[in-house]
Amino acid sequence: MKQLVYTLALVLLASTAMAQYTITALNTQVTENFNGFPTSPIGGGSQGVDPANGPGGGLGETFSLTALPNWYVLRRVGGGSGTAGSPLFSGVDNGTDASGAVYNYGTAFGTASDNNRMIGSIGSSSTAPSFGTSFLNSTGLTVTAISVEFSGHQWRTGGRSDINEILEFQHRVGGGNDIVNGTWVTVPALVFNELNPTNGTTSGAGSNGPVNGTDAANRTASPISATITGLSIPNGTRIWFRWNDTEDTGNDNAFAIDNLVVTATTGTSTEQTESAAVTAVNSYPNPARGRFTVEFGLSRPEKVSISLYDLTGSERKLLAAERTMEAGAHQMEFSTDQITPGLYMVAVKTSNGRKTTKVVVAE
Ligand SMILES: [Ca+2]
Ligand SMILES: [Ca+2]
Ligand SMILES: [Ca+2]
Ligand SMILES: [Ca+2]
Repeated sequence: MKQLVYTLALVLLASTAMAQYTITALNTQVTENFNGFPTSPIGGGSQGVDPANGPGGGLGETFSLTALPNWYVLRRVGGGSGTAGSPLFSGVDNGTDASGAVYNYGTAFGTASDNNRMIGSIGSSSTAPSFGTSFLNSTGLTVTAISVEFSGHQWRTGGRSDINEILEFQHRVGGGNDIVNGTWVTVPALVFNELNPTNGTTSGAGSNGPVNGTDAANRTASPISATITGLSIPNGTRIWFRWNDTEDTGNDNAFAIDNLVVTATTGTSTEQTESAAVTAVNSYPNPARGRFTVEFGLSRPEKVSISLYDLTGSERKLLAAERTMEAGAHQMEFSTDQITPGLYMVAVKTSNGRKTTKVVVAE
């Protein structure tokens, strides 16, 4: 029993260190409510551990709160005393802190619903922060669309009635263990717009200050949601999301997100993808009696296998097991013994897809 407990502890440690969410199947929700964040102390927090550089330095640091190590924070833009990419404070807050940073937001410790936590940020003249995370595609498919949903909350209202502040949403497919490098694509439908943009005055005097982000007036009435289409996330690759806050003139809003729901909605099988390496496939004679030849071209050396499929798409017979073949023209001959007469598809399969042709096996 002691051994089992010890083993479980090791497994938990290992899964924590993986620092990512995993999408295991289409139409299966991956959720995060951030309630694993601690509730106190307000103002508490520390620098995270940079995956490359260790504690306290570098770009795209892991979030400081070990309860959620798969969240990353970043000082995306600096200014004044802050340098872009330099370490970013990340701590517990209830909206009282106006310093540019990423925060674990919720009501003050000991008050109602203080265990309902969320992740958020505020921009300042020294800091435009970002926070984000990643999702590993382990569906076995190339994922082509993902729906994203989250609630939006404000923990401070800005003072400027003439500025509509936003929290921007972006994604990146693949790349390294960070939220800074590579090409990020903005999704306009997932931008969180300030809830009461005309609060305050054009000079910024007046109504800036902390508000309770769990109150109806300070959260989105319904989730912010959209389906990101046109993706191509190979199996074993991560998609990264980041939320970008911006320094705006005057006192800034504090934005937060909660109840994140991520669902891969469509994907394609590598089996159904047209192989770019196979230039042509032909089978003769057609109909085939006794024997038939499959000829095909390869534009580059490839691991190739050849299978026979029925018209429902089920594999009926492996004709040639996988082996590495040179670029150029190839011919392989097969027997029709033990193949029930009928119409089939012959598929020449490579690492990135396949190409098919029809063959009729006659009596
Ligand atoms: Ca929550
Ligand atoms: Ca405003
Ligand atoms: Ca702002
Ligand atoms: Ca500002």
